[in-house]
Amino acid sequence: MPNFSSSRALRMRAASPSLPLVSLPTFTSRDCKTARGRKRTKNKTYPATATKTRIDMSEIVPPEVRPKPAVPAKPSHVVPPSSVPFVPSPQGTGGEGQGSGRGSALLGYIGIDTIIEQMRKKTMKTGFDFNIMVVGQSGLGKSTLVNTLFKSQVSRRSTGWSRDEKIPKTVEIKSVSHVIEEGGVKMKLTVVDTPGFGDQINNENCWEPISKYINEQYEKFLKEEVNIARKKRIPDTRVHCCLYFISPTGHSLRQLDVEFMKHLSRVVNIIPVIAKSDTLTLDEKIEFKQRVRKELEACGIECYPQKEFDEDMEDKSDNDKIREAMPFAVVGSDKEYQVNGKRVLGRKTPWGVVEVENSNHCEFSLLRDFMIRSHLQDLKEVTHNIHYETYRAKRLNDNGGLHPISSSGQDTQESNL
Ligand SMILES: Nc1nc2c(ncn2[C@@H]2O[C@H](COP(=O)(O)OP(=O)(O)O)[C@@H](O)[C@H]2O)c(=O)[nH]1
Ligand SMILES: [Mg+2]
Repeated sequence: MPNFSSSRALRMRAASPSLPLVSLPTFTSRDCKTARGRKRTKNKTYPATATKTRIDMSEIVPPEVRPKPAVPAKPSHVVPPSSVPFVPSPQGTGGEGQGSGRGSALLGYIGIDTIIEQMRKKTMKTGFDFNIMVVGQSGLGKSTLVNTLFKSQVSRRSTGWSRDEKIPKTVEIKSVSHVIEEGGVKMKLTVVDTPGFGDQINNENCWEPISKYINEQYEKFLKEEVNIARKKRIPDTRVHCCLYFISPTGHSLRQLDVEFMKHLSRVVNIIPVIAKSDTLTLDEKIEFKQRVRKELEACGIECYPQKEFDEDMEDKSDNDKIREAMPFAVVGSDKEYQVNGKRVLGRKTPWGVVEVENSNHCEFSLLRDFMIRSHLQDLKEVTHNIHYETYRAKRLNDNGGLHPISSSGQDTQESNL
């Protein structure tokens, strides 16, 4: 089983146990230069003198020699968030006063590292949004899985196959929001359900209403962003993650699956999962996963995490493990059973209990660790820096420049993307 524990967010957490595994909104995408934001920083212009003018060295005025600041001792009430003890650098090392651009040695504690604690406090106050969409035929266990992931009834589950509720004639989009709090951190979770998807006799183009919804959320965000009097914090309804449920047929992807992922993988982060994997034998599961991966590759479909957005070699190696393990074969349940004296979430079968969180039984915990514990922030960043940015650039280009869009009466306006 692949081990994702070395991925970025987990490493951050290891270095700073008090840091929540959540977005730090003020620093996510607009301010921080992350590799995901490379696109945005590429066009940065530098002063002409830096590149074109030949500088006469004799004209350079030596930097004013400033008195060394009195370095206060590290205040006793400030505890560095890292467990690594603070070691002041020896005086005079590290190119002091040379402005060399190298990391300069500090003569005493400044308190830069408290930024993590400050960000943590802000995040605790403001909370953050996370929007997840579930797509797949009725009865594949979408609602059950989302409830299992968030350990609560965040998505309405159908009561079984013989439910009274009629399958809608077209794809509907229904979203439900909940605020979940853990360790003092509030997350506004919105689950966007798509009942009716793949349930018709003719499922041609049933990805369209979903694509339209996703783009509408980008449009909403864009309108808020370009408003002259814009909100301090723009409500984020953009879909950060789309869980696509593949039917556990054991054969191959259906035309519908391919069509959906082909059209949507460019606009949203898709994470494909094999639904109800307890209905497949171990061999069937392994073979099916391999076949799905091959088919996705053959169709040129790039699911999340996309290779082209790996930041560095470390990121690549972590993400390669995830890509090799995809699509996760999951099992969802809200029932607990007693196994070896412990209460565990599981599904009872004639052969015993399939334990949802046991990675020898299914890949639910791999999916959860990847989606929530290591990549949640990245899902939000890729949504903002890549998918939304692509939409925004195209939309503003089509609009002939960055004109403020009046918010009045435009809510129903459809995007032409
Ligand atoms: N065997 C099996 N059944 C499941 C699993 N997840 C959900 N179910 C059952 O499948 C039925 C439909 O589940 P639901 O979550 O409402 O499916 P949805 O229509 O895709 O949202 C329910 O009876 C669930 O108990 C699973 O992983 N394995
Ligand atoms: Mg459902």
